[in-house]
Amino acid sequence: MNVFVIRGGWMWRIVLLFLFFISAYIWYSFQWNVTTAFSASETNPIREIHMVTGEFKTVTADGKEIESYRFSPGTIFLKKGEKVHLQIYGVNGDEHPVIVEGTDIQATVKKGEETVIPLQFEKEGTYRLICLTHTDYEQNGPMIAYIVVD
Ligand SMILES: [Cu+2]
Repeated sequence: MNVFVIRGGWMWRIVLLFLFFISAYIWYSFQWNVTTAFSASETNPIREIHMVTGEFKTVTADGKEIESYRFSPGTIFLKKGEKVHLQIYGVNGDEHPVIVEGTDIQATVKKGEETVIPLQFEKEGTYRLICLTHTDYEQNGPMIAYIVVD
């Protein structure tokens, strides 16, 4: 009648098996949470970044009106290879013809309209989004946004 007797060696193996299932359960639960987070972003793989065209305006002590156009936010961050839709809404300024330096990307942002610029960079670095109308302070600029890719 040795069949139902658990000897020392077997007891040890049962404890190990129990620990294995406990660890597997904890590991599986953790994996499940990670998977959920990833599948949520997979439903919308193209990230949207919203930007507006803005304007600083003031009058100097001698009565001269000065102004400067800006992109807001002035810096955006992308991961290398990431697909992004840069959506620029024209608030101040009638029209801003823009380029991304070092690429063939060009577009025009018009007042009251949203311009969508698809972006994807395979090389790390800082790229400049430049308005060709407002290039320096004499042209009410410089209107430049920085695209940081890393
Ligand atoms: Cu501009």
